[in-house]
Amino acid sequence: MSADYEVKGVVAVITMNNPPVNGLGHATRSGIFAGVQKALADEAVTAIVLTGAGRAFSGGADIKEFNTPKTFAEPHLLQVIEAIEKAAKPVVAAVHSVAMGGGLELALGCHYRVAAPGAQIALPEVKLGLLPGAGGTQRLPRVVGVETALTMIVTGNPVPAEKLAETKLFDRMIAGDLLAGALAFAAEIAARRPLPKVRDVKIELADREAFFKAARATVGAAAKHFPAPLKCVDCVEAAVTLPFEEGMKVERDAFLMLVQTTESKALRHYFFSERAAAKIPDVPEDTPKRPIATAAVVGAGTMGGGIAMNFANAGIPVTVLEVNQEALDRGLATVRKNYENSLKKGRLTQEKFDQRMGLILGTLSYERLKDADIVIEAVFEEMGVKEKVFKKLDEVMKPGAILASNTSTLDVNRIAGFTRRPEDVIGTHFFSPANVMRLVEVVRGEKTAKDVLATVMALAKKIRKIAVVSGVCDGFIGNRMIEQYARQAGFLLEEGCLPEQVDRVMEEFGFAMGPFRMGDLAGNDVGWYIRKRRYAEQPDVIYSKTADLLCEMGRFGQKTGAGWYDYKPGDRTAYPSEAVNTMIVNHSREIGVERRAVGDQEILERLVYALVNEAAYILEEKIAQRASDIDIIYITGYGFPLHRGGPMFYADTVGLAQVVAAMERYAKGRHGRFWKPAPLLARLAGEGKTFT
Ligand code: T1G
Repeated sequence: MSADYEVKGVVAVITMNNPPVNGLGHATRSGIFAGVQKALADEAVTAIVLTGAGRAFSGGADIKEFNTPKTFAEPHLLQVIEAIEKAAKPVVAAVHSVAMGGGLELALGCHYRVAAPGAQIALPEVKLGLLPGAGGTQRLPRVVGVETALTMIVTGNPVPAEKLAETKLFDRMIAGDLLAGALAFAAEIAARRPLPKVRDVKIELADREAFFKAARATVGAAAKHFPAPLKCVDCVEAAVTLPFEEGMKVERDAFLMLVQTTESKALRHYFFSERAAAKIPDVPEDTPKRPIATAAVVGAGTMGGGIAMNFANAGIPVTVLEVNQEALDRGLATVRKNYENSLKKGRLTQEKFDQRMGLILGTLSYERLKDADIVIEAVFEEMGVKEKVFKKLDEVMKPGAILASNTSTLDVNRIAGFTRRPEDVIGTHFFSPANVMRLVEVVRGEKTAKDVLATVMALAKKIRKIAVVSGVCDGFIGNRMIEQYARQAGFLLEEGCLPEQVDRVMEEFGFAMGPFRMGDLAGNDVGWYIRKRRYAEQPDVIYSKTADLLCEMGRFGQKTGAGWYDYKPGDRTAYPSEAVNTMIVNHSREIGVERRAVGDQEILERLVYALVNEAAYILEEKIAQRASDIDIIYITGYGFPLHRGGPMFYADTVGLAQVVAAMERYAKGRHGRFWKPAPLLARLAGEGKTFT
């Protein structure tokens, strides 16, 4: 049973013991339930203390059990909480570290609650597309007040226990030995009757109609694509307006509806995928890591400056090198401006501003980098430039320093070959802006040492990034896939679409920006440069020429005031451009393509399935470790809508057989060769299987 039972004096102690976070799986629920029955049957026992072993009181229901019969295997959580609440002897929850979701609901079913300061208290179910399904929406408002409870439930964010110490949620805060304090408290209240039940606490709320009307307006605006937040409001309102049992039924019905939604399954997929990405099968968790006390960055451009900020934000001193004083000053000025913006917005205190700026030093001398534990090259994306930098770093850097490249597509094995220490070389592909975007593709070279890989993965976590391991290929994972997405978008323009139709379809699907607005934001010249390199390397490569013609018109995007769209000074709105649309129509005629009306579904399928098919090749080539890694990359690095779960999860929800069938239709069309299903995709589709 995943709960230990021990009687200390006249108090029974039930300790949940289901590492790592005392998830309330069936075994744990059974252990608690049995422990309560045992304590009630033992005449010598006058009170019960419920607590958790290890690093959590409880992290809540076992998310892995959802949508499986185990979730409802008796005793299910509601039955356990009911048994506690109805117990004839007082049950005291001794909360520490983490009490989240069902873990907090369990504590709310107890008659008393004591807590250690610092314990993180949360009902985070909304982050999984759910809502508290074991009474949390009905009990929490009764002990912390409606407004605080609604905020906690709709945001899912944790609150330190001490901030709730004055509410009815906690009867006592216990610093020091929590169990000893809980036992003493239990002895104090053992004889008290009637036993207090949260369900019996009356809720007061002035002007509740206006309150919930305002709540719905606020929550509804932020909850685009997700049904759970507004359902949370419904349940809290039920707690205020209905008798407890009726409110519980409203909650139950809402939970059972939400747990079946694709949005919730996508969010739960993301939750586990984010954690799986940190795992490297042949590099165990306990691989020794090299100490990273100081860092260096070569290049103070947009990327280099942003990368340096990540280290400063984590308290790691970082030296930034540039080729001349003017470039260095410009780079550091940009860093300062970024921090000043955060300061102005109240996101940064003056003290933090000063500390972080103090951790970033500029230099023009490679000598000043030599003692850094890691150096990240962020110079121009051209192999010749990388070669010069890495040869110099190889001369200068101390033995054991990690040499990382921020290259977004180039061959990390070749870069490693410029040094005498290829085992210390790795790719760390940050996404722009590097101080904001959470994703880093960690590119593992053939010779990259395991401890270097383990060190960089741990460093990524320290600087609050989501690291995903990629093998070496042109474009790694994300950029290799985006090339197919952009290719189809270009073909669609030639065949009958205009930028605004394609962008609308993709933004309705959930992308923050369609491909053309995104190009105008990122700079159309970025792709232009890569295509020109490809034309030189692979003469038979095919792209739509429209993107090249656009750049030849000098329309690089917002930075030139014109791109696929027209822009007005100081206005980031993308206005359809007559000049560009005329260019596109003329180009179709020049290449002899008769323009046709292209349906929205075809646009969506051709862009998304192009991603999926390339991803299948990437998986087959073992460039990506697992399909869920690709979902993490696309959601965190390329704006794939979270409620769709990422390209691989989305393809699974469509059904791989349907995906392949659509591809077979497009294979009969123009440039059909791009629609040959990757063998892995074809196999999974044929076997009725899924990627994730
Ligand atoms: N269920 C299953 N596995 C879980 C889990 C959970 N609730 N929480 C964590 N894990 C796994 C996680 O996948 C990882 O596994 C390991 O534990 C360590 O997690 C009825 C319906 C608690 C703050 O949403 O926020 O209760 O990768 O790396 O950084 O109303 O885990 O080692 O194999 O995150 O110390 C509501 C989710 C559930 C809390 C600890 N509860 N968990 O953070 O460790 S729904 C949550 C977290 C519910 C009821 C409803 C965090 C944490 P692996 P970790 P951490």
